[in-house]
Amino acid sequence: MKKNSINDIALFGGTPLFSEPLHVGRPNIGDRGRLLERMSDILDRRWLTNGGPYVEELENRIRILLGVKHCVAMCNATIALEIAIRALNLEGEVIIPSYTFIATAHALQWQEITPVFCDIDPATHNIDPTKIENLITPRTTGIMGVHVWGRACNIDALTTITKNNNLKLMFDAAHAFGCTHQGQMIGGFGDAEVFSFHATKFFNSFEGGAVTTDNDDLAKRIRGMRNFGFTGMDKVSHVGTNGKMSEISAAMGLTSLESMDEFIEANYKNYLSYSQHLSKIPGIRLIPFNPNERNNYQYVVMEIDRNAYGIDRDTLVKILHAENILARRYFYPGCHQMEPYRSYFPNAGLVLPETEKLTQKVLQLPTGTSVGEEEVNCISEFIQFINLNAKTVRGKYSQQKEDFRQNVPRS
Ligand code: T4K
Repeated sequence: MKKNSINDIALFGGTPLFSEPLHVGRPNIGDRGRLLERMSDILDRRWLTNGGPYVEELENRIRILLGVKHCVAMCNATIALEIAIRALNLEGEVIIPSYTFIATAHALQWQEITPVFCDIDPATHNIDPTKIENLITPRTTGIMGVHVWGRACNIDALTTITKNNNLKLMFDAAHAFGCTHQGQMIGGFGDAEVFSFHATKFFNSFEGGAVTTDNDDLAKRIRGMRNFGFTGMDKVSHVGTNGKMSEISAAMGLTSLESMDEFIEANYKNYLSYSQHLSKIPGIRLIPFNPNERNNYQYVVMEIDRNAYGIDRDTLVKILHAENILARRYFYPGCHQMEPYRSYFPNAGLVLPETEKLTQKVLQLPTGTSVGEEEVNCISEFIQFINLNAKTVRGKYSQQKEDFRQNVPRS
C-alpha cells in the first residue's frame, strides 16, 4: 500500500503498511523435511545430548568449512564466550568495544573480570586499535575484538598490540559466521573466536554457538569446561559448567548449514535492493560490505544524519514501528550506558565519543528469507516518503506529542 499523504502514516492514524510485523532477526528455516527426519532419528536413537553424533557432525563440518583445527559447539554464544575467557585464563581487565551486544561485556563481568571499554572507528563500527594502547594497565590480560555486522575488525593491528604487550586475543565473532578476512574464513584468528547460532542469526541452531581455535590444549580445556570439568568417567579435573549443545540444536544447525548459501543469497539480494533505493535519499548511509570478502549480509545497517534526512533516528523508529516495520537500534545505548557498567564507570562516555555518536544514529532494517523484494521496495519507498515530507511530519509529530502531554484527544 502506498502512502499518499502524511495522514496515511500509521503513527498519525493511517493503516500500517504491513498487516504482520516485519522483524530484524526472523529466523531462516532450511529444509523442513530434512530437519524433521533428523529429529525423528534423534528420538529413535534416544541420544538427546552429551556429545551425540549430530553435535559431532556439526563440529566437524564447521571445522572443515572454516579451515580451523577445532570447533567446540555450545548451547549459546554467551556461555561459549564465558568458557573461552576462562579457558584462556583471562583475569583483571579485558579491553572490548562498548559498541557491542551486552553479552560481550557480561561474559567478562560474570567472572569478575572488568570490561574496559574502547571507542570504535566510525568508518567500520569496530574497535579502534589506535585507542587501545592508552587503556592497557598492569591488570590488562587480553583484548576481545568484535566483528560487528560480520565485518572483520582490524585483526592485524590487534594482533600486533597483543603480541607487543603479551596479551591474549580473542574475538566475539557472533555476527561473522561465513565471513572472511583477507580471504580467510573468520574462525581461526587470535587465540579463539566465538560464534552465535541464535535463532536471530542468519545461520541458526535455535539456540547455539561455538568456539573455534587452532590451539590443541585450549580446545581440550574448553571441551572439559563445557562438560562440568569432566576429563573421564567419574573424574573431574577442574571447574566447569554446562555449555553443551543438544542434539536437536545440532540437527537444526546441520540443516541450516545445507541452506547457508541460499540464506546468504537472500540477504545479499535484499541488501542490494535496499542499497539501490536508499542511496538516493539524503542523510541515509547504508554501511557497505567489502565485495572482495565473503559476507553473510545478516544485518542491513543504516546511519541517519538527522539534519540531512530531516527526521532523527528515534522518531523514524517510532514511525516505522507503527507501520509494523520493526527496525532495531542495535547497540543502543552502548554497553557503558547499561547497568552495572553505567554505575561503575559513570564518565565512560567521555572517552567514547564515536560510540556515543553512533548509538544515536544507527538503525537495522528487516531482512532474511522472510523478507523479499516487495517488502524491501515498500520499506525503502516509505523511508523516502518520510524524507520528502520531513518538515510536515516533524510538525505533526510535535503537535501529537504536545496534545498527548496536554491530554487533548486526537482529531
Ligand atoms: N555477541 C554479540 C555481538 C551478539 O550480537 C550476541 C547476540 C551475542 C554475543 C550473544 O549470542 P547468544 O548468546 O544469543 O547466542 C537478539 C538475539 O537474542 C541475540 O542473540 C543477538 N546477539 C542480538 C543482536 O539480537 P534481542 O534482545 O534483540 O532479541 P529479540 O527477542 O528482541 O529478537 C529480535 C527480533 O527477532 C524480534 O523482532 C523478534 C524476532 N524473532 C526472535 C526470535 C528469537 C523472531 O521472529 N523469532 C524468534 O524465534 O537480541
